[in-house]
Amino acid sequence: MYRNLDAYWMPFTANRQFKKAPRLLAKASGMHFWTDDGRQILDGVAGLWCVNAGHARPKIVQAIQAQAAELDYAPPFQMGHPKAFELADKVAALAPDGLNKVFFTNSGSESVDTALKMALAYHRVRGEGHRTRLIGRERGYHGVNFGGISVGGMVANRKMFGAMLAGVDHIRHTHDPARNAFTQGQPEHGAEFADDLERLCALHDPSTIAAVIVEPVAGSTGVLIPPKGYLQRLREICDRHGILLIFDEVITGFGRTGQPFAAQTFGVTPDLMTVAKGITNGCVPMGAVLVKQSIHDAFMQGPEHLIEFFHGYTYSAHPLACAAGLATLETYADEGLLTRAADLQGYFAEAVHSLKGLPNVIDIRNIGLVGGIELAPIAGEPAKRAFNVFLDCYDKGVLVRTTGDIVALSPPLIIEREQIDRIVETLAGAIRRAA
Ligand code: PXG
Ligand code: PLP
Repeated sequence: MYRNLDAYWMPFTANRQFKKAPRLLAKASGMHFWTDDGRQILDGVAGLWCVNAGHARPKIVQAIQAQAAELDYAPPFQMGHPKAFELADKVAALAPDGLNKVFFTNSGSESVDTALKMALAYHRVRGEGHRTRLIGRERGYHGVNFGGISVGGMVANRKMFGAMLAGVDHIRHTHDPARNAFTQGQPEHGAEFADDLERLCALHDPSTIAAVIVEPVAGSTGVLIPPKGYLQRLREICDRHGILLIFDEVITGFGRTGQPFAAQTFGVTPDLMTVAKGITNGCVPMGAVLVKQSIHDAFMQGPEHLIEFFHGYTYSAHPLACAAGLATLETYADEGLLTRAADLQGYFAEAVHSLKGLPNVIDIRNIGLVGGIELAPIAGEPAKRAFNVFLDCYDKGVLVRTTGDIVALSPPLIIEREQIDRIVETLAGAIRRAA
């Protein structure tokens, strides 16, 4: 095993702590990782919310291998390859009605910046170029590129990076533990938080606002479930004022909430939707923006030999990613994985909520196969208690994820009931020991 850890500056990692006590993964299959010293680790977070069908699935592995030998790369600008069109068709077929155009990127961050640019350009091509404002939400996570951190609302991801995009504002977050703590599924209280968008419309005038972007379920900030009626109300306000609604489904897409997309789980259709992660089961980097026909069509004007949208990536619709994506969607379909979270969510909810009453557990939230367990911080040492829980679980053979003092669970959708029990029992022990 390679042992010089010096050169690699690790992303979103406590580098000094890691390099003193490295956690190296060497192999993965199904629900498990194996460490470099051969320990089996049960994956409670689908890698990083992405390996929805579990690891090293044969169809996907073979598709990537065959594609590498057949067509390793094809330029995506002014050229194409068949699997890109096939994957776009299949993704559009899963999406909510009306979202039938697909623009490929390589990550969630790129999807977000692409969607924001599309929104601005869409208004401009229709003669509403005065709609330049982008609205995000407090505690939102939309990746790490400049557009995404500008509309994002996680303070640590923003504060070091200057003024970011101009003309951005934020609606308030939906977290309301005083009324909603320990709710199973969607909270009863808080639909009215959507009215904060009316406040920004009054302040800026709606004619200046291009788009609002939210995660239907806020993941990275620690699993915040939308209150009942909240997303519907956001949709209504956007419609009233000609504002585009963007759902960032990078985590919620591809079955996490019990339907292919959270838009379907909650019955609210956005105008644009960003996805990544589960589109290829995490095997090859890929993201996409799904767009309504009418938005796409607004661009299709002027001389036909001219480019309609000046945007794209060297690796947009990369052949390996498209092959992985097609095999991933087949695997999801073969095994009914895109609705499996709906079958398991009752069991999962009971298991996760059984942690109520353990020391320092101050809230538990869940939907589909996502859970968030919020811990009271150690006085003066924010994030330390949850980090200790993470290390303890890893030591006991279970991978969980933490953000601040919140533990997040988002296991592969192939998980079995005993494995849910094992994750929750391990977590319970770690939470007790972290008291
Ligand atoms: N939007 C959302 C809603 C996400 O959850 C991104 C955009 C960015 O995707 P890329 O592929 O550029 O990472 C994400 C990614 C965490 C965690 O700590 C979550 C994400 C990424 C890394 C860590 O929970 N989500
Ligand atoms: N920087 C330079 C100098 C480039 O030439 C390119 C692409 O051609 C990029 C950045 C963007 O790279 P990508 O298309 O992989 O996002």
